[in-house]
Amino acid sequence: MTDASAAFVAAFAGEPAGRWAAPGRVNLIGEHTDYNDGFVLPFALGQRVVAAAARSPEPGWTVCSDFAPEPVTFTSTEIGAVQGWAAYVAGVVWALHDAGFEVPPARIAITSDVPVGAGVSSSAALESAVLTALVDLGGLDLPVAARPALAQRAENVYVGAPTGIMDQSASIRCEQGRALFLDCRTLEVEQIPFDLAAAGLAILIINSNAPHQHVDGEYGARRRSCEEAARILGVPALRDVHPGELDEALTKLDDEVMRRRVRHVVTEDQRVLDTVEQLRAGRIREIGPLMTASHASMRDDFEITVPEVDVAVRAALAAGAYGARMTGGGFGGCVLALIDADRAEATTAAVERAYAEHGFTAPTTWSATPGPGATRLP
Ligand code: GAF
Repeated sequence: MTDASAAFVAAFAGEPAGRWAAPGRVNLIGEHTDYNDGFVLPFALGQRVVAAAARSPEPGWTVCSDFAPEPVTFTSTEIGAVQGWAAYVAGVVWALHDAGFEVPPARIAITSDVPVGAGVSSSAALESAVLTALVDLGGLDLPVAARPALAQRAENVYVGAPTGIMDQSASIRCEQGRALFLDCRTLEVEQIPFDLAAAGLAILIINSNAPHQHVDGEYGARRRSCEEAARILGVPALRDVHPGELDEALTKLDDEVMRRRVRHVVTEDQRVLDTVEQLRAGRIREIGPLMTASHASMRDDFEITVPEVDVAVRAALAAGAYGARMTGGGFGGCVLALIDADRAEATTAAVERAYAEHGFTAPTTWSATPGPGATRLP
């Protein structure tokens, strides 16, 4: 990662007023539950977006990044027309304006080491870094707890991706050494201690390197199916179907595919609650079977996995992982495996062997520990 301050100096020939960082995330458990008003349990990665920024003497915003050759400039009259990666930046400016804030004109230089297209929220990290920078630069009165919804609006309304609130919440509200237990209806959070090293454990992240896309039909189709099911069942959201009432609820749905979608969401919410209970009691290994059950549910009921992630999960489990699952929106992206800390190399080798046997592009792996959420850097 090039230093964002150096990138700022090179692009704008002046010093930035500060640097703001926001991380990517992985979700420990609770997939496609956020837009059903349910529960999620992500933690922040060490990989992050850094925005070096300063107020601009001219009106409008200019933003450059280490992942695009040209800077992008827009003013408040052109704000709706920005395309590509800079749309996430313009979307944040737009959402702040739309919420009635006077957004300071700014110059922003962005660097990132969050892998793009890996399902670890590089776009939410970008939104969150820019939002945190603009709020501080402008002295805007926007409490931390209200920021994720604003960044989510940038993504939903401006960029046009119908995502839930998990990723922006994770990037903004996560804390080091903890997983973020978020109730996506009330937006209440509990910071759950998640000290892997003290338990002799590690989370191995396996990037399947299979292409991953959100702004496509599949994510939206899952979301519509869930919303339609809630309408038929007469509940505000699938969060309101309790596991004990699931069988009866399923009898009210004619469509077999819709029944499976509902079963995933209702059982997944319960797995999040069970995971939180185990972690509160300090039983980290015991969350393994819940992770693996979550994967099976995503594969068989929600149908959002691909062969690359299924093979990674199988190989990690065969190599002794306590549990393994795909994380994120699906159709590619990363797998998390809960392993003994000294098994990272052996597990990686087992997954690489399985990938070679299947003729898949080699995976990329690293061990993750929960890092801090969005912040101004010293
Ligand atoms: C993506 C979305 F952005 C999140 O809101 C969430 O729905 C996730 O997929 C699936 O759990 O990351």
